[in-house]
Amino acid sequence: DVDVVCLGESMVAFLPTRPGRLADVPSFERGIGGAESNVACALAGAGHAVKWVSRVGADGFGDHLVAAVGAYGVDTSGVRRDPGRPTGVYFRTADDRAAGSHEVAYYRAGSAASAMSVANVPWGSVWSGRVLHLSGITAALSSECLDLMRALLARRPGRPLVSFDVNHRAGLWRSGTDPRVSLELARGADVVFVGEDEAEEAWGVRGAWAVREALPGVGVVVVKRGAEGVTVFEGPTPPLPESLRRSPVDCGPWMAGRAVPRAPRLPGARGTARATHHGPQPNVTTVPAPRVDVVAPVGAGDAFAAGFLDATLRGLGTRERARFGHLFAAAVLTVPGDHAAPPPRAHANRLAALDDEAWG
Ligand code: KDG
Repeated sequence: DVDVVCLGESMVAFLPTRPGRLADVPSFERGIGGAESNVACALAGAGHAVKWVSRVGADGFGDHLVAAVGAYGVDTSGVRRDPGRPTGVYFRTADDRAAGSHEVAYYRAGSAASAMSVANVPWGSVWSGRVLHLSGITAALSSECLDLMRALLARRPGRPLVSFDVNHRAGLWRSGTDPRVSLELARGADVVFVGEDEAEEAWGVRGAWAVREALPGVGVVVVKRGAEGVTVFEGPTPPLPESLRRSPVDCGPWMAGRAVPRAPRLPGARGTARATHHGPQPNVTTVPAPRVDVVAPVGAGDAFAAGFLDATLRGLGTRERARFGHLFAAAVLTVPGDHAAPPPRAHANRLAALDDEAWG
């Protein structure tokens, strides 16, 4: 039985051996990257049965990707080899916050994975898990991939839980394609992960409450709010706080790309708060992130999604799911690459069960 299927492009990643601009770095080390396979590797590391569905070239880099992802314990039988197209690669610089510089150079246009389509994905594998995890990166790869994402995110009876990480990559969107299609796609998911910053950049939606409003019908919306942690909205769309409702600015113009006002500080900035209103009770939970010494942020969002899904599969409550997300992310934040072993289960269980004071 498969717990999670992750579908998306992976690439051989070239990581710099020293800081500096791409123009100056003399050598790179080979690693692997790819948001969805990062989630797959972390979930396999946490003991879940995980399958990765993708396409790679019939080339050495494709061999390496399949072997490297497989070495994490991920089932790669859903990965097709394409003799006519190359495996994507990318180069990046070290994240130098002090210098404010971070460069990424993708060589993935026309890659094997960009030819994933409704006609060639192995549908039996795609629907074989309890959870299907997708990301907005796939939608930006090609028009075939966008059509595939539309088909995957169409609501249909009996489908597995569909998880969608917006993963906005401004440099990937083809000219003429509006990144707000990822909002349309997100509306078809059951669990959505999105950063407050990317919701604003990609969709023109400002603030966690406005994000929630923009995703009616999505059961779980996880808004990542940087140093403040994450806010998880569950259940029916909660009403906007009074202060926003009285705002003279229309709060629903996201499709027009206009900004909405920033929401005030959310209730329950620590722990769980229930909005006070009549009717079905939505659940709004804000969980701060633990402080860690960040080496590189790349891959931390994927690790967060993996931790959240790990705890979801184990039936844990909202606060614990968010805490597992943070704990998995913390492990990746403290290494230069995209991957780190998830925290040992017993230790993570103890941390996730701390009371709010001790956690914060
Ligand atoms: O989330 C990490 C990814 O950004 C990285 O592994 C590369 O998948 C990648 C992408 O498309 O940016």
